[in-house]
Amino acid sequence: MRLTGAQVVWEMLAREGVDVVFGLPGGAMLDTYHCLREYDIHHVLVRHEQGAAHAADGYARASGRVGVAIATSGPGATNLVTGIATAMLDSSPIVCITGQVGTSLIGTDAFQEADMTGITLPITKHNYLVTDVDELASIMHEAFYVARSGRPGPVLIDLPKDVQQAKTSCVEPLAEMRLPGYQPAEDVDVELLQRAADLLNSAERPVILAGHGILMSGTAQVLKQLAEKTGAVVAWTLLGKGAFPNSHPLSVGLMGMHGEAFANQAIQEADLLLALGMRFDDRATGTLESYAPKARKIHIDADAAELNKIVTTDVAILGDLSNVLDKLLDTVEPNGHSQWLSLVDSWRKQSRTRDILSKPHNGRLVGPFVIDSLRKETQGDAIVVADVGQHQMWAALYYGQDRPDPLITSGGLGTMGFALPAAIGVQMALPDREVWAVAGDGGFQMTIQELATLVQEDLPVKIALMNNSYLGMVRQWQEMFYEKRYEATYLANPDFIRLVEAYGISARRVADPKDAAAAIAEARRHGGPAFIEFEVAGEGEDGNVYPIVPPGAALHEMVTRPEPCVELAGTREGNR
Ligand SMILES: Cc1cc2nc3c(=O)[nH]c(=O)nc-3n(C[C@H](O)[C@H](O)[C@H](O)COP(=O)(O)OP(=O)(O)OC[C@H]3O[C@@H](n4cnc5c(N)ncnc54)[C@H](O)[C@@H]3O)c2cc1C
Ligand SMILES: Cc1ncc(C[n+]2csc(CCOP(=O)(O)OP(=O)(O)O)c2C)c(N)n1
Ligand SMILES: [Mg+2]
Repeated sequence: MRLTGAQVVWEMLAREGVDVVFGLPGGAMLDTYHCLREYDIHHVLVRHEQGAAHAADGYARASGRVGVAIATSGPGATNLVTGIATAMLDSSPIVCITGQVGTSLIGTDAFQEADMTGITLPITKHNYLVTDVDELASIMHEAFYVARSGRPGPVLIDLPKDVQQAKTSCVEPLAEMRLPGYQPAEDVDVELLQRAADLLNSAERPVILAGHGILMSGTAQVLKQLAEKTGAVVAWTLLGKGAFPNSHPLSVGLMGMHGEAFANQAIQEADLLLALGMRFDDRATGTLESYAPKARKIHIDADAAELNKIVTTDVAILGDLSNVLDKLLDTVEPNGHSQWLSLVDSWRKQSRTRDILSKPHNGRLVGPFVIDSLRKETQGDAIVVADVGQHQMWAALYYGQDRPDPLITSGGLGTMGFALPAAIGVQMALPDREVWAVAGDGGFQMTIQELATLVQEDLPVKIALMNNSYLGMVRQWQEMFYEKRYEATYLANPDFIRLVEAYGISARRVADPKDAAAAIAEARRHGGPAFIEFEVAGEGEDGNVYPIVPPGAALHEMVTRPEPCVELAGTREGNR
């Protein structure tokens, strides 16, 4: 059998089990698009290639499978860049296929030529420029393997036009992959595992730090057993939300810059940290000088480069959690730690009474109330896809959920504009689940054109726009750390309702807290996509996210909500 390179692309996608791809065509990719109808693969036409990369990323995070994005050469390919970097920073497995000018033109500044392997070298796990059509099948097979194995990540295949046109009889990958220097961890060091168990057994104030790796390895259930057996409390990173049931008595919630006061306090007072599939991002740790000063530290991660990179550990174990965690569970001894748990609970109570949801509300709609209403209406069963900013932190703090669903959001790169296109990918991956995109008025306008994709695909994604008329998170920093100089953060916004309706989507505005629940219920009843604009407070205390660890401060130095009293978390010593 002889096929063109274009046909090999689709053959290999089908062989890898791909049934949906996200993309937008152009000259250098036309040969490949020409063959699309010969294959049983659904192509979602996005309106901007950034949307294709985010949709593939959302698809991957929701399904655990590799997401695929396709773009033409030059501007099409460079439009993918933000989405690729987003996937890289959050370890999301996507394969991007870009058209390239013909091999004889490469390096001549040909029409729509951009050096994509050069541009994406630091933001891909691996990339390829295919110069020989005979190698294409093997490269594609390898690309999927690299994207999903070990620590997952994005892979790019740059495909010159003549390679797409050329014929080959190599339509199957080589039987053996040749990947010198790439060896995902397989065996676990049993001795190290025993040392970790010994530390855990002798700890009195243990805290488990649950990261994205738990969700990606599908070990949430084992984590639950481990926490219950050892009596350790569990804090999670932004991307580890869902790794542990949020309402479980051992759950202390989000750690870090906007973490729960009692989670951060527990970390600072712990005598043992067990970090699982998390990479000690600076948003999660605060300043390292005084990070968990009393704690021995165990770190288990699939990427050797992460071990002892940020935090020096007492035991560092390289391994896939799906292979390590149940072995650790078998090795540790049962424990209770009732004193530790009641101390943490006293911090928890104190925090709760200071929370905005405990305040009598003054008729003004605030972000946390919107998310809490969403949680109540959906009973925490929806998949939330959050954009970046204050609303993202409220989604993490107030959308309590017990299912092992990830909060699908750009954590590492913090890419505004992620939510809407990512939600399209999530809904494609999980057609039977309820999907809510939660976005700010700033970020929503960065990829708003994907509303047309939503309509063309007839996807029932629900959108909660948290309109505070500001680039709110930046405004908050200006208020707290930049002398209240509100430069370039006020947004004179369009009429979102008319704008969204122009795309053919049902839209409703809510300004009164009393209307929030009914609007959410109505959107849920609606069969297709639905949009709610929540006019939330954008200024003053009600418009800010609390707690917040100021930049450069330690986790226990967080600023908590200033009313009714001003204090450091857990200490009552006055605010910073
Ligand atoms: C405005 C804003 C505010 C933020 N505030 C906070 C905050 O307050 N708190 C917070 O936590 N984050 C916050 N973040 C997010 C933060 O920047 C990081 O993205 C996040 O902390 C990373 O979480 P993670 O380490 O669990 O996930 P990742 O960055 O995805 O890392 C996952 C780790 O798991 C490992 N891994 C993957 N698969 C496996 C496997 N099978 N087995 C073992 N290991 C595996 C990987 O090698 C990697 O080390 C914020 C982001 C933004 C944009
Ligand atoms: C693409 C991009 N540009 C700039 C930033 C910096 N930034 C982080 S949060 C934020 C404000 C987001 O505003 P909005 O979308 O309205 O959300 P809000 O914080 O108001 O909830 C900005 C500008 C970013 N994260 N991403
Ligand atoms: Mg805003």
